[in-house]
Amino acid sequence: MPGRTHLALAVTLALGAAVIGSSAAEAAPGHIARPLDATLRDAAGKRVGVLRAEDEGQATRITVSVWGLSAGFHGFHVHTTGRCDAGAVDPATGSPFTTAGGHLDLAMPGGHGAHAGDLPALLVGQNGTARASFVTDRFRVAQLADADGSAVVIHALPDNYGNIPSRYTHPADTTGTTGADATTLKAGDTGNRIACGVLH
Ligand SMILES: [Cu+2]
Ligand SMILES: [Zn+2]
Repeated sequence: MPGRTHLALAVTLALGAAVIGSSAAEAAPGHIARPLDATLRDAAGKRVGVLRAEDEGQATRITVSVWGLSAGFHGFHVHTTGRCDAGAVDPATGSPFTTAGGHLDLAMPGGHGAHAGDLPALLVGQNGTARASFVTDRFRVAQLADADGSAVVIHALPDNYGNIPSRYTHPADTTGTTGADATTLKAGDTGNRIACGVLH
């Protein structure tokens, strides 16, 4: 029995050391955050993809796999809020998942294309699948795990990243604006949200 007591004590000490070690690591500047995962679901609740976000150097690696989508490019972004409510529909566009909020911007100026959460578009093949792995230095994992969380969203249409060359500029509108309009600067004309996943 003394042996068992010693074992229990050793385990307790080891656990204590692990807890102290992890809190010290979290306090250290530039620490590596725990990776975040997301399951992407469409508005009917069907699983259509998985994603991981993990720190890599001073940047973040995103690794994503999706299936069951229509072929072609799909706009793909990190949105500000970790809530994917399919019943939250935008009355103006009919798009679900309004609870995910707008694009994660981390106060970066310049509108869509310059948002922190703007990601390379997903290229879905004829078999409905896409896989991608890339690095962005516009956010770190810890910035995704803020108080209200974050979500990844796939859109119905390709993304123009706010790139509207001057030969396409519209006549000045009522606000005197030419070039990319408010819709383009918000989400690159990517259309409705077709899948959403909470990062956790
Ligand atoms: Cu989006
Ligand atoms: Zn954007």
